[in-house]
Amino acid sequence: MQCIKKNPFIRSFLAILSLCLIFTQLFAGCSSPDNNNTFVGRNGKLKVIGSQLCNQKKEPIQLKGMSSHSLNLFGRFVNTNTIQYLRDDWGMTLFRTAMYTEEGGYIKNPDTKKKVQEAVQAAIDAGIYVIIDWHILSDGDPNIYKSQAKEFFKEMSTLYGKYPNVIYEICNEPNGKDVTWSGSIKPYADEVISVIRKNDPDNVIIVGTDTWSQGIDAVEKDPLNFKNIMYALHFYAGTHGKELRDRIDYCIGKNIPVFASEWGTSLSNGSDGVYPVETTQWINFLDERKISWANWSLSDKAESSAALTPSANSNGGWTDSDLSESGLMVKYIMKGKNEAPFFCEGFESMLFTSGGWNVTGAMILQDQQAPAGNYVSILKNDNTISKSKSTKGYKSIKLELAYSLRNLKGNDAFTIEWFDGHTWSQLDKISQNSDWTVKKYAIPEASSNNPDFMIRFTSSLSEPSAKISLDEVKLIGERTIEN
Ligand code: DCB
Repeated sequence: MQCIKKNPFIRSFLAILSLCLIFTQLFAGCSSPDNNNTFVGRNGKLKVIGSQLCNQKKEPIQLKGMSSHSLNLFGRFVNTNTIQYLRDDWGMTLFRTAMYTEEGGYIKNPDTKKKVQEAVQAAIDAGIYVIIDWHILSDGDPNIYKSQAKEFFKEMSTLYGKYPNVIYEICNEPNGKDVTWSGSIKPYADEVISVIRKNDPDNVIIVGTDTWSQGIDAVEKDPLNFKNIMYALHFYAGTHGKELRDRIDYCIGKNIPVFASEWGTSLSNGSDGVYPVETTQWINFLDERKISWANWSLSDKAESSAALTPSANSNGGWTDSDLSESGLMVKYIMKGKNEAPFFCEGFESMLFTSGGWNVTGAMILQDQQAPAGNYVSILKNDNTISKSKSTKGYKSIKLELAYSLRNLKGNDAFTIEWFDGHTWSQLDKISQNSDWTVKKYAIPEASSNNPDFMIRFTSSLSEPSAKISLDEVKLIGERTIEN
């Protein structure tokens, strides 16, 4: 030992070795939880080049995600479990935390901020991007709560400015006839962006535009003078169409970067949807231009834009029957699947009416063996359940269902039929008893794009003990914009 310490050659060797060790440690410490295994790990810091959002390698990138509904009303769906679940099962790469300012939001309940922080941390841990949305709405002029916005974004950018995951949306939807781009929104944005840029020199900032974030064209004559700025274009497929899409193309032509940070499958009131054809038109348009988006909304509110139904638990792991028609559509759009269920009934609401069924005699009961969830539909003798479901926007229609047949004999049967608007046709007539079985039927072409399409299940049974159970009824199709 003595001789080693004295030998200058060995001493310098040891010194270099320990320096090397320290450096390796240092660099290991520098790498964030984002590594190459996560979406943000691979794409890193975003930058806006021309009108296009790009990753750290300057390659165009399109983010796709869900927006929360109001955090103080539907915060139960915003947590680490749901965010990881949506990432893994839906392929979600972006989450938007809609923090309302009014309507019981941040201004009266500043604690709502904690939900934002929970979501941002969850997104960082999950390696996806996250939008911190200052959700003005009934307060149409962003200047009303400008000082609170500056204070809020100062804190958020201090906390999260160093993470490439974070995107700021500084005013959801300015609205009102006096709330113009140059008169109100841009002056507000100049102040709030200056606050953010002190702590966060380069993460993307989305700025709302006039008329509920539809007025992107007003930016042309008076753009903001910061880098990595994008302008919000919000649309609702049932209300907004080609005119707004043409406006986007006009803006892209003028190098105005557009982010669809909120859109819905419904009307602009968040309800009275879903509009499958119009949604597919919009989605094709956004895909062709690699425009990033977040769908409204991850909630179980009784309105058609809400993605979830009340059977959805607060921790993800949702089956297709926990999703609304909008949720089903958005899930499979996000997954990049063209063929997808557009109706899925698991009878978990315990009400035939919530699935829009017409019923004679059938019941909904608990079944321990149910293939999914706890409830199934039961048909005794001479019962019928039927449902009208427009297939507009879908072709190559298939019906999938799970059934079990018990104590049938002789001519007893379970009949499955479909309706093309004029006549009923039989898909199957089953007489053989069976435990839970899943079957899928391709329905003839006349079922495609058909507003009068119906399905019907009928039981014809001779013994009181005979019983047909039905669950997980799915209509599957390929999205289409053909007529
Ligand atoms: C936006 C808002 C969003 C709103 C949806 C759907 O508003 F950013 O907060 O969400 O679009 O309307 C709805 C919820 C309802 C809730 C209501 C009020 O879905 O459950 O009751 O907010 O908090 C828009 C978008 C576009 C237009 C109008 C509104 N437009 N708006 O084009 O006229 O008035 O809310």
